[in-house]
Amino acid sequence: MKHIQIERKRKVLPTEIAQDHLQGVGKPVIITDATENWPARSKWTFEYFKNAYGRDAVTAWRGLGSGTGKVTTLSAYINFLDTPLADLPGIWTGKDIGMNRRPTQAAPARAGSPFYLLGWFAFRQHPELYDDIVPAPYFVQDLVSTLNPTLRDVLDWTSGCEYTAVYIGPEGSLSPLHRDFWHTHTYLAQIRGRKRAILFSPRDSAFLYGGQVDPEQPDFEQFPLFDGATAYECVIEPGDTLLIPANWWHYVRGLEKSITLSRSVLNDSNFSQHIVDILRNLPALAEGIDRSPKWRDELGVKWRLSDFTVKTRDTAAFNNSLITMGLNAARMIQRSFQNWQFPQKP
Ligand SMILES: O=C(O)CCC(=O)C(=O)O
Ligand SMILES: [Fe+2]
Repeated sequence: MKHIQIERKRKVLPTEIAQDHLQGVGKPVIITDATENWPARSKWTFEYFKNAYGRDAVTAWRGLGSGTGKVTTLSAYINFLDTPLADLPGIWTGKDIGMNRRPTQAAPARAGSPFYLLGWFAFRQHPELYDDIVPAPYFVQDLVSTLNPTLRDVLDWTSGCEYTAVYIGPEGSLSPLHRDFWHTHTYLAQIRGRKRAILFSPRDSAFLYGGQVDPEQPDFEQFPLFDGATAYECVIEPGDTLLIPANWWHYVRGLEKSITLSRSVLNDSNFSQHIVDILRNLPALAEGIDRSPKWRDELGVKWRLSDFTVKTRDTAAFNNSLITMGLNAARMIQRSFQNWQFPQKP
């Protein structure tokens, strides 16, 4: 199996990054000077979060994508970071939790995956945190910043993911091998602690068994094809920003207790594919808008889900209503991008 060190770059131009790292299948890169002027770099400490937001209810998961987690408080979670083998106080939650409020037998905690704080939803509750970062960093064109905030909320809800998130984890925190939602690129800006990241090109998908293989301790007997894959590796340190191009597989292990800012990136290279993903998820999107009077009001949406119920056997009328719904969604998205401007190099 081949191993490649991920390149490290500084003082780059968005056009360079687009061409060398996002075009086509893309190639991961670490930008080492992207967060130098972020207040978060000095302000965001474990103590600071505990003091400022300790009472927040949060969900810590047994690794990214795991079905078992615990609802606790941010303060209890931060106390737990220094003793990740101890029990985390809180209430079990998730799809793999049985009636007795304990993890079911079918879902043993993934070995070596301590509780990882992936469910704080910090920016939703505390929008002032945006003042501590530069969400559209200088090295990449970023259209997410130009999305109307309501639309961003709707898309967050529909995808079940967050465009901007803070992850806090103990030593050993794990995001098992996966790909991000809806063809977004992602950057991981490391604020505290180090993490090891192992990435694989979408071209190597056939070797990865749908992400079941563990790149740190591969079982070649069970997953023989994995030997054909090329691992792109790095350790991200505080101050490093790892850019993961759309569709790249990634596996991230915390080497120390850490704070990471994760941000999804949309731009010319993946925008059209992202819209297709939105349209593919139109029923969930429509359901979310239908349920929320606030969103309907803020987006000026007049339709209700019931408008799309087939009341006749007239297929043409039904198809027309679907097309109208698709067009409206596309127009709404297009409108929110109209004020987009290229970010300035600091
Ligand atoms: O820092 C990590 O654990 C990885 C997070 C991740 O994969 C993501 O934000 O998509
Ligand atoms: Fe990810």
